[in-house]
Amino acid sequence: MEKVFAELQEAIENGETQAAMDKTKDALKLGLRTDKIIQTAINPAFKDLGQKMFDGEIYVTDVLMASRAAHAAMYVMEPIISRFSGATKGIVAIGTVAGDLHDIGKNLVIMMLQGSGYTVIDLGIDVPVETFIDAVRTHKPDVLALSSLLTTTLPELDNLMEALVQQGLRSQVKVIVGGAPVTAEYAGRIKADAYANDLFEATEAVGDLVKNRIGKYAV
Ligand code: B1M
Repeated sequence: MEKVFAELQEAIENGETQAAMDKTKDALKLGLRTDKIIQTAINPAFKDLGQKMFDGEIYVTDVLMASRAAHAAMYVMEPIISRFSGATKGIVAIGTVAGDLHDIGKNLVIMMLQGSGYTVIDLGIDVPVETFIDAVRTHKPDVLALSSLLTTTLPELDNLMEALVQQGLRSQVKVIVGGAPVTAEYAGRIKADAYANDLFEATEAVGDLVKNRIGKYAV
C-alpha cells in the first residue's frame, strides 16, 4: 500500500502526468480513500518540491510540471470527491488573492467542499478585491474563501476585509482565510471569521460558518 503512495508521489515530483493518473487509479483500485491519497502522496510531494526549490536543486519549470501531474491525479479523483448529490449546504465563493498564481491548494479545498455538498464559485487565481466584492453582490455566497500562498500577497486579505466594510457588505458574508503563510493570529487581526490550515479544516470551518456556529476555527 505504501508502495503506491511512494510511486504516486514520485510521479508527481517528476512531472509525469500519465504515471500520476495511473498510480492514482491503482490507489483507488486498492480501496484507498481520496483524503488519504491527498495527505500521503500529493501534499508530501509539494513539501519535498518546495524544499528542493528553496535549496536550488530544481527550477520553477519543474514545479510547474509537477503541478500539472498533481492536477491530473486530482482529475482522476474528482468524480469520487464531488459525487455528493442533493440540496446544496451553502454557497462558497473562493479565489486566490491578487498577485498570487498558486492554485493547487485552493483546488483541493474546492474539491473537498464540493464533495461535502457545497456549491462552489471558483473565482480563480490573481483575483482583485473588486472581483471578490462583485461576487458577493452577484452570487450572495454564505462564505467568501480567500487563499494566499505568498507572504507578499497577505495584505490583499486585509484589503478585502476593509473593502467589505466600506461597501457595507461585511454583515452579509462570512470570511475564511487560508494558505501556507496565513495564521490564525493574522486572520484574527484582520477580523476574518475563520482560519483553516488545510482542506479538511476548511470544510469543517465552512460548515460552522454556514450554520452561524462559533466553531473551533473561529478567530
Ligand atoms: Co511557489 N512559492 N512561487 N510556485 N510554490 C511557494 C508557496 C514557496 C513557499 C516556495 C519556497 O520558497 N519555499 C514560496 C513562497 C514564500 C513566501 O512568500 N512565504 C513561493 C514563491 C516565492 C514563488 C515565486 C515568487 C517563485 C519565483 O517566481 N521566484 C512564484 C510566485 C508566482 C505568483 O504567484 N505570483 C511562485 C510560483 C510557483 C509555481 C507557479 C511554479 C507553482 C504554483 C503552481 C500552481 O499552484 N498552479 C509553485 C508551487 C507549486 C509552490 C510550492 C512548491 C507548492 C505549493 C503547493 O501547491 N503546495 C510552494 C512550496 C511549498 O508549499 N512547500 C511554493 C501543495 C498544496 C496542496 O498545499 O497550497 O499550501 P497549499 O494548500 C494547502 C493549505 O495551505 C490550505 O489547504 C491546502 C490543502 O491542504 N489552503 C487553504 C490553501 N488555501 C486555503 C484556503 C483556505 C483554507 C485552507 O480557506 C479559504
